[in-house]
Amino acid sequence: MSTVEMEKRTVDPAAVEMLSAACDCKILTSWDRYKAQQPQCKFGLTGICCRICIQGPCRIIPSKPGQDKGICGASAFTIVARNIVRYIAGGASAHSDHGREIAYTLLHTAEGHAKDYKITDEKKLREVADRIGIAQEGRDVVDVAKDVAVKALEDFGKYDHEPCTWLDTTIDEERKQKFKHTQITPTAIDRSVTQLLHQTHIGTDADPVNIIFGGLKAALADYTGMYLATDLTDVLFGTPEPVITEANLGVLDADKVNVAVHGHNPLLSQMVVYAARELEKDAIAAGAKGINLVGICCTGNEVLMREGIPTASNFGSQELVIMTGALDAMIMDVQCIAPGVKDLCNCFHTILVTTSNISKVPGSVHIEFNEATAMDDAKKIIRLAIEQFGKRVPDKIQIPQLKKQVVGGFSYEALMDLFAKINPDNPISVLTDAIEAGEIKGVCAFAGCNNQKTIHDHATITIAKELAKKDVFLVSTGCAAGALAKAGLLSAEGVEAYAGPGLKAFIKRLEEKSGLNASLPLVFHMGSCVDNSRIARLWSNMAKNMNIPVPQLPFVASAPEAMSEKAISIGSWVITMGIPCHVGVLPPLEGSELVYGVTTQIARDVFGGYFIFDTDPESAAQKLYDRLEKRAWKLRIHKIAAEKYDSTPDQGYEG
Ligand code: BF8
Ligand code: SF4
Repeated sequence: MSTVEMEKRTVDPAAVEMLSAACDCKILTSWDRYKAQQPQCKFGLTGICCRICIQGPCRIIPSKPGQDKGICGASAFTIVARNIVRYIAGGASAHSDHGREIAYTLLHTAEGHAKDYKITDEKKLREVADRIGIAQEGRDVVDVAKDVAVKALEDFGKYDHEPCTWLDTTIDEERKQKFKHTQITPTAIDRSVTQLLHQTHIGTDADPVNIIFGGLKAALADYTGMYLATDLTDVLFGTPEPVITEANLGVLDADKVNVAVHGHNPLLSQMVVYAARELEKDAIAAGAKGINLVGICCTGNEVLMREGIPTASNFGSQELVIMTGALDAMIMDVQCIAPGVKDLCNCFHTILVTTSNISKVPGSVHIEFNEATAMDDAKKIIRLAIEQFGKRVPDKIQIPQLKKQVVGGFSYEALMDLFAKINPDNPISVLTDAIEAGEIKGVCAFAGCNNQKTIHDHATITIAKELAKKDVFLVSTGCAAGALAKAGLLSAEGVEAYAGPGLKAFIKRLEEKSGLNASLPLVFHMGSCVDNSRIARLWSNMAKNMNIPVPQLPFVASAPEAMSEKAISIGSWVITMGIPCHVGVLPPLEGSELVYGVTTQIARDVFGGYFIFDTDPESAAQKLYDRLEKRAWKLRIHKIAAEKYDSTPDQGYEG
């Protein structure tokens, strides 16, 4: 594709440079394939194609008698609802299965069967144990770890009818009651997903609202799975602290063995970090200047947060890392690895190494990763990468010299440590006081993916800049964080260029006291997609400190380029928690006014949170800001009234 054409598809200058080069060597990428797929089927786009049984596919044409329903008589609203919640089942499965693997590894570590892992953050383990009610007095850390891991595993399949522990111990009483009354409290993660597939089987549930509520239960199972994943990953590998690193293709180093970790599960990528350090000498013996590890997608976010490993790309630009001709090995675990990367590996010397028995790509090298032999497996992979270094084709190497500084590593704990420098007795009040004083207008969390339907990275960056100008405190996870990183918004450069006066004063005040050897960023990187749990922890503790329920808090979320089933399940639990959530891509809902209305309006009446679908970033930013402003204004008037009449602020008003 020409440079001009590429500039209309991405705002990432490194991607423009690589893709213009791709045009010369006739390699097809997802950018080309998206074009070739046009026009996409409008039945699928609007959600009214049903393939749930093999009498189908049934496609709905409302104006044509006989075609206004599926063969079985399913209406458009049933079909749209069933299709959308099945995405949630997929997302909840992916996140929670990742969480389950972490829980098993913690258990096996405590039992002594996973010798390469250890309990790195005992403080976090003890905090989690306290929260979920595990007795600790006089007990060895290993025994506590065992109990915590078992409790986590019980959340997947326990047979009582009590709420999942990781949900029940992390939300407030108001939400507990809300979920109870709407019958969406999951009692076991696996059951919620299985039940949803049952509910949406042909001839089970035809009621769209009931189907959606079934979907929301699975979404809360997704929350449960990711929350425990974050907690237990911190226990195993440490809770992230501020780190300085870089992002974009310029992080590749032509003189070193370049290895990319891609996927989601840090059980492998963290081991690869350790193995790369140990095998540095082998790389030098092979003629390289060392090993340069880079990250892609969320496993990249995991090692960025804990180890300062630079990010090479987010989801949308993953193929381009190979196109530099300087990537010696791409190591993948699970989720969001485009199979198309293998086509590119075939054109270069790069090897694709698959490591999970549920995630293989034909033609790649498979080295099964096993927790019992974790370090040996990771070393085997690194040695393969070192071998590939010698096979590079010098003429094919083209690394765009573009990268930006990233100041990341802001776990919930790291953020509180930062706030504690100003108020050690009540750190969260540093943020909530700034909101009450009007210096900060609220908080917006960016999450989610890249989607070929949008201009790569554009909406995420645009909305962040717009909200920063209006003094909104910004946090991010996932590939949205990748977009912001490549644009320099996860560094001080972003503060200087885009922060409004209130936000700038707030960040500078923190910076003066931070004690860090770096200036603070415009947007605070809170981790991978499972780490949206850290963001949920932030809003629930803000609400607690302000003595209001979450649906009244000036807090919004945005997934400007959502793509995956996981993004749909996250967005769904975000709205059940009472947070308005913008999505910049139209999901397949438009085939039913009723279902569309449930997600955008009825959800608000029931949960306080709701979806804002808007593909225009400027207008989306305005809508998000309006919602923050309205919530902040209501908060103020209720507070003033309470002070005037010497009462407590009204708890029941709509936020
Ligand atoms: O879990 S943001 S494209 S990489 S799904 Fe995938 Fe979306 Fe990226 Fe991380 Ni999250
Ligand atoms: Fe058609 Fe009904 Fe089967 Fe769906 S479930 S494919 S609408 S017959």
